[in-house]
Amino acid sequence: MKKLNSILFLTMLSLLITACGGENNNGTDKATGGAMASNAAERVYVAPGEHDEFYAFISGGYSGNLTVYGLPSGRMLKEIPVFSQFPTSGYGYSEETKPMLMTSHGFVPWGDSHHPDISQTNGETDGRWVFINENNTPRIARISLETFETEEIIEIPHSAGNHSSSFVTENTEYVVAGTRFSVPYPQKDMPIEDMKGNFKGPLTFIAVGDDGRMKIDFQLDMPGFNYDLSHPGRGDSHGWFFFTTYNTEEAHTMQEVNASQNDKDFIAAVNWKKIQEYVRNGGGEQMDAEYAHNVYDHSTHTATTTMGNKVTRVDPRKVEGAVFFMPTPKSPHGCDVDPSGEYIVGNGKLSTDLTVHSFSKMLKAIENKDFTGEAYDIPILNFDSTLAGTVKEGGLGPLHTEFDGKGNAYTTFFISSEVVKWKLGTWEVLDRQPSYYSVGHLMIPGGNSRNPEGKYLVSMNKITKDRYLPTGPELEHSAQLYDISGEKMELLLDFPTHGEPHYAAGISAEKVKANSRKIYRLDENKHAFAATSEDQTKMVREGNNVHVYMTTVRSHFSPDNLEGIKVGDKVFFHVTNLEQDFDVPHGFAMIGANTSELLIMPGQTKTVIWEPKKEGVWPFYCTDFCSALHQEMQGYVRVSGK
Ligand code: CUK
Ligand code: CUA
Repeated sequence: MKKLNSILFLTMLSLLITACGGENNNGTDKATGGAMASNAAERVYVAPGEHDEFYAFISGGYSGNLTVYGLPSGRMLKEIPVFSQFPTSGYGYSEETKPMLMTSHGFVPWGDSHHPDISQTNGETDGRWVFINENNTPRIARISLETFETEEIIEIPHSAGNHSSSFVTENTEYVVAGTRFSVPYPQKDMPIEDMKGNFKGPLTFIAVGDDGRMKIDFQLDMPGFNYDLSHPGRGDSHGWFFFTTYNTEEAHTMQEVNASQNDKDFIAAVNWKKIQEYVRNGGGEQMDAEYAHNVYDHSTHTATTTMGNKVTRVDPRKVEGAVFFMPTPKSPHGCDVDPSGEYIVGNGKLSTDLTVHSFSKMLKAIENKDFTGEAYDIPILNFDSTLAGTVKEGGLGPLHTEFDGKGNAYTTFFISSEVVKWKLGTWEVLDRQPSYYSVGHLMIPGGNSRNPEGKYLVSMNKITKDRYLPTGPELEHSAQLYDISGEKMELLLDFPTHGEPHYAAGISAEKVKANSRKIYRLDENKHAFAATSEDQTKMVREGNNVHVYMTTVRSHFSPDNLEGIKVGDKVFFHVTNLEQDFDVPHGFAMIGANTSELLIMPGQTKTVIWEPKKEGVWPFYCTDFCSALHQEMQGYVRVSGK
């Protein structure tokens, strides 16, 4: 491969750096210019009591969570805890939800979430689940759009930096988990400098059942490049998955320079249907693995962890026609597939151009064995024979592309801080609008499916600077909403986002709203320590463990006075909310408890542990204002000496 012209490379590098922190790039102009629609306020205004047209599920980045927004208003509707403990509801603190955060490394109470993706049926978003990846301690979560709660988390063994995840195939057959950092496979103690040729980049395919349950189907033993982002094929290319790679140099130090030497890295095209068939026929080898699989059960209201110990490892070279490399300039980041499934867009982040590959040309090139070489015995396709076209003068630093379903694509350019609209097939640039500042991902509801709902576009920006009132050195990140229904994009709204929103997934509210759960039925509560009426409440001592079966209903706890507890006891408060009305949770907070409160939904049971250290009479109370007598909703625990 040709070496990148070093002057151009250094220029790009310095642009990348100034775009991140510099004061002088176009990012600091507060101009909103022609892009701003004159009647923008009207178009984002959702009157009191009215609902938004779309849900947007925005990743919380280093908050580890997922936030839910309404579009076009930009109002935040909910934060859903996923990979991080969340004191607001007790997620990850209550005994029932702690197992959700178990991993093979033990209890990991934090995560870095990047890419949400909505489940699909026949290539369309279906509003059943949102999947989201955790980058740091590789995991994939499934969130129910009936309960808006995290129901399942599966750890990805042998992975490091689970970044090119969690994208789903068009009938939610698979959710994929790629590996950003190449690592020894399996892990072992070895010199870092021996990385090249000895590290691997396993890609994991997780089968999703009709009930949403995830199961690791196979793991593809790929060369030790960095696998950055991915997208499934759709339509004709359904059955394939595409992954961008960088650091095909396999550099292990100073990667900002050493991983950018090659003029082209690859998009790996993986025919998962072929591999699936190979595995069904007994192909692949069983390999030791250690991973946690955490499932939350809505009848017992309790999560359980099981540890996995094997995965099926597949050597791609043993499956004829399974994996090919498409050379793509320069250090591609995003890898996006258009709604027809024909075009695969490689966003070379050190490039000014966008490279678009053609799926049908790729198939022909494979048939004709039009290869220019091999990388670790995997065929490299001739660049010219898969190239569909190039979008020129798009901007600087292309990262991600989405589609409107009307033949147009929209690409973010990080360095030049803009969103560029271009036409599929002719590759001409149709419009460009600045985005404040340093835009990363963008999202069009359904923009990841065969049928995008191309009315709005949300850009998620890395730098906030002067967009809002200053809040000290740390500012929340910022998103911008554009109307893309006309020929030109129109900026409508800025709104702050929580954590670092990498990606988002959107869906029309109609597809979700009707199925949203209102309560948990008390008569279906199978929690082992539930008291489903006040006459079932009790206190049971087992040695130093004291189990309190407690209930809440407007506006008292039962029991509300507890005696017979001693310093040194371990008190389990199992609190059942007897309410059967929508939106009437009760809270439970105990003085001095070194955990969080509980927030208990109607019909649910939750448990918190309290270990009293001091004698006395100690209060507890309801934290959620539930009635005019909420302030009376309280009780006492008498703690005696040993
Ligand atoms: S990455 Cu953040 S801007 Cu994790 Cu999808 Cu491209
Ligand atoms: Cu129950 Cu406030």
